Amino acid sequence: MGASCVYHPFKAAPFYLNLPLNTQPQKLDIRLDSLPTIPTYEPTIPAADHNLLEAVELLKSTGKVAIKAGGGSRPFASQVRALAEAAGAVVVEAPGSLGILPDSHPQNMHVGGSKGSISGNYAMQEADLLVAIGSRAVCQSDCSGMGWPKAKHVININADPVDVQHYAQTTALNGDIGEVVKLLLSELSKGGVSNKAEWLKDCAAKKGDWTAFKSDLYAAGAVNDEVWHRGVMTQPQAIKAAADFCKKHDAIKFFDAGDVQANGFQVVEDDRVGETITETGASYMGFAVSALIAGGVAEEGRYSVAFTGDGSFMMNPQVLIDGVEHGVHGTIIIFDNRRMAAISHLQLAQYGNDYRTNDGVAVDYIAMANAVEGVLAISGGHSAEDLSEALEKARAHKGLSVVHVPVYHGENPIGGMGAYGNWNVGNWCDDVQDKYLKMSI
Ligand SMILES: Cc1ncc(C[n+]2csc(CCOP(=O)(O)OP(=O)(O)O)c2C)c(N)n1
Repeated sequence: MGASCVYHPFKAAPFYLNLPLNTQPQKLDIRLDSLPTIPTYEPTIPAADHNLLEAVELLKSTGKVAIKAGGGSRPFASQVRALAEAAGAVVVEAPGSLGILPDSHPQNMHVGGSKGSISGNYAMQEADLLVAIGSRAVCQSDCSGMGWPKAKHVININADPVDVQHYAQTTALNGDIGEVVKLLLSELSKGGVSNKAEWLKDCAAKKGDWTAFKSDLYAAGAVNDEVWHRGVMTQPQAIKAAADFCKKHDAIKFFDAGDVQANGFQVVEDDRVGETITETGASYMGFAVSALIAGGVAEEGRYSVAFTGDGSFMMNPQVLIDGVEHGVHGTIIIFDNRRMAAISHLQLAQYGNDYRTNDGVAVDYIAMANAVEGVLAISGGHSAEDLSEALEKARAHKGLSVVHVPVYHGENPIGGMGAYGNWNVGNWCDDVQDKYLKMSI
């Protein structure tokens, strides 16, 4: 069961062997050679070509094609890129597939969905044909089923027989993404793909808008904050400076839950998959700092940086001890807005008021972390330059380090990267469900 779980061909997961206290000390009689070896699975493809040829016809004849590259597409970056280029499609990333195409590739529209980009959401709003690849279409990525209002048809490529049927009006290509895309490419190379220049031009213009929007936010400088009683960086500004530092040093970025996570995947500009890792299943608070431990446990761990909020950090401060114990070389950046801002923003958007998502208790995180032997904790200051300098010092410490950055919270829109679309949550449900009835897919 363990081998089938951790080596599962398309949904590998951790395996938990639960041993109750009374069974733990018992002797187990087992022949080691009777245990399974690492299972191997041959890639699968559809045995009939009916759906394949139907998909090829749709790709050739539809004007506005967008690929949604889900987390399952990560091992197939080159195939996704080749398909986009051959079919004249743009690619909308998911938070889990950042870097599937290099950030500056003209057909990479960046992330789509409620915490996405201007260009990613434009492509979703306008596409006639959705090509979902390795995607579960979870609510925030798909605006609760309304992310693709003009799409009349879906080509879905997925090894999972359930996920591949997620949408209505689907041509399902159930199998290994790499192998299925190869079959599509071979058919498309015979020619006959309609001209997509207009679509690509419009999408490129929106990507230009997104780039300009980001630059304005970063250039806006410090914003006065009620809690910090001074000008501090916004969270996007601080994340941008830290992400640039990670790019410079080829450090892995782990993102925790909340605004840190959402602003995080909106801000980062990855060129390869695996540069950013975030928990897109449950957005479990405390994930990022815990993930740092992997670098200590691995035989050849890489320097990694955990991006976390003050709320998420306090879910797992245990990492300060575990990190030292396991010899982690990594840095925790605490983006401290003295509240759980993601929830404050949701409350404000839904009810016009935030309620008990902050408190009046100041915490000196630098002193707290420095109290643990082996940890170096320093201030990240109040500008991108301060933060970059602090991060260099933190990295020079060959152990676990903590950089504390006060960040802005308030209603000034410069403080966040924006939200898009619809979400079937709280008192938005009726409205969202009414609109959902009008969707074709
Ligand atoms: C274990 C867990 N509990 C609750 C949530 C719901 N949740 C999502 S973000 C968030 C607040 C995060 O606050 P913080 O880490 O300070 O980041 P900020 O939003 O302020 O940037 C909460 C409570 C969650 N994702 N995980």
